[in-house]
Amino acid sequence: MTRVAVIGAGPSGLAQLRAFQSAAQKGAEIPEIVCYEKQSDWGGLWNYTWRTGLDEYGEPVHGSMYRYLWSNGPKECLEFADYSFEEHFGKPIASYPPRAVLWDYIKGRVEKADVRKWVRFSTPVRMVRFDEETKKFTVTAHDRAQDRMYDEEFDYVVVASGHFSTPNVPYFEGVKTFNGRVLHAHDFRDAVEFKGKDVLLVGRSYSAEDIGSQCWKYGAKSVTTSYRSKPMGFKWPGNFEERPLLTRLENKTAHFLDGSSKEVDALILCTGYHHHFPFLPDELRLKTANRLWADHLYKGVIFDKNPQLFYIGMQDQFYTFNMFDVQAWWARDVMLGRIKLPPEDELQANFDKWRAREETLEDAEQMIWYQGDYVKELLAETDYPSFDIEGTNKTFMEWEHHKAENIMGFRDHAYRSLMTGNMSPKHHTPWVDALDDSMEEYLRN
Ligand code: FAD
Ligand code: NA7
Repeated sequence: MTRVAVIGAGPSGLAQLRAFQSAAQKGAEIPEIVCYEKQSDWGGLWNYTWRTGLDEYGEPVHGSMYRYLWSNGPKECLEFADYSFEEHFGKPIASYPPRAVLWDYIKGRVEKADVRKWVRFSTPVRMVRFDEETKKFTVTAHDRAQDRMYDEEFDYVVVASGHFSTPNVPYFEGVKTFNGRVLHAHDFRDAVEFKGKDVLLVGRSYSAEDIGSQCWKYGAKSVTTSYRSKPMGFKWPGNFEERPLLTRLENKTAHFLDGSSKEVDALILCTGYHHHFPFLPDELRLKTANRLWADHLYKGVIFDKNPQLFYIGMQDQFYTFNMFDVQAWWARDVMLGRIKLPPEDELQANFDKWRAREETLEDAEQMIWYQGDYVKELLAETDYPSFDIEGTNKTFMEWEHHKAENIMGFRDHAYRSLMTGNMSPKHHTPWVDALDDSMEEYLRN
């Protein structure tokens, strides 16, 4: 029997499980599936952990999510086409749910699909090898609960281990003797820690924007973000400012590229993440920057050096859950032999076409249409329920517009579901005043 290993039970890995289960439900014969998950529960980053550093078994903590995290984009743009928010919650809900609400939604679909039996929890994959003769993979996994390592053979491997977990930590002069707290966004957990403090963040992307906003919301005395390329340019509140790049630290003084300086209590490096696959040997390991068209992946999914190896969710992301779904459905259909891979020169030509267009992208709007077109290309080749990509792109545009209008208020807007056609209600409390991020509070009518 054909065997498939899925590494990771976050949104990408769960998309792969659901893809196979959905084919089985429609009567197809499917391979035997084993999903290895390092954490003790599923949901990937959405499964919040208070831990930082090493976990209970001494494994690097995967989680980069923090308390009070609310969706940074409209939920209407990430909704599963085969399982709407309304189906899960029994009613339409507001558009920017906190982490716990999204985690519940992710879990609901795979509980319904009854695929938990395929997952081996607390089991990190240690190594994957490919035998050129037998054309099989050997996966070495470590069952941490039993403290037992074992090998198993597979015909296909799907890597869905995420790429926002291993921090990129640049060095700044004087950081060794800085008299305040220094951390990377990966280890940020609770903004309340920074109440009454002057906080400095380095970076200009999602983490800097959102962790800065969190610190502001929960009472930081001031928030300063420092950019390398260009400012974020939002209309920040009075005690929130953007400065050019941090050049050095001296005791508690931060110096910036424009010659200015500021006293700060804490430094949060929101400087992004590395694609990191310590369980893959050189010949199978994806090496790419965080970009919309990742290196070495044909159709954004198949490893160019081995067509039995798939990577899900390795792109930089506007589209998330439903893009992972479409990728997983597509990978499934290749594994089931429903999609016959074109010859390599055609795959390469397809890669080159997407790469060339990626290199022309100038702003978020163009990037969203680009990623939408990519999702559309894969969608057309599978039986994943079709959905309105153009409408999704337009919702993203509204989101961008609402952020530009009011960065601390964009989450108070509501959008129409592209899956059900129903309008979402406005949330009962403005985001700036909503300090309780529990699911009960969010879903309260
Ligand atoms: P992950 O969620 O990272 O899951 C990967 C899984 O693989 C984990 O469970 C991990 O334990 C497991 N794993 C890793 N290594 C191994 C191993 N060796 N063996 C076995 N298992 C392993 N997206 C949105 O749509 N909206 C948001 O608001 C949003 N906010 C975000 C906020 C933060 C702070 C971050 C970091 C990301 C955010 N994202 C958001 C993007 C996020 O990448 C996706 O939503 C999604 O979690 C990606 O799913 P994934 O399955 O690819 O990766
Ligand atoms: P991103 O989106 O990869 O952004 C990384 C940021 O870090 C980006 O602004 C970079 O600046 C900045 N960076 C990287 N290295 C440096 C150095 N050496 N000096 C200064 N600035 C640097 O990561 P995020 O964590 O923000 O977002 C990741 C995911 O988390 C995202 O999908 C969200 O949904 C949540 P640049 O822009 O290149 O000037």
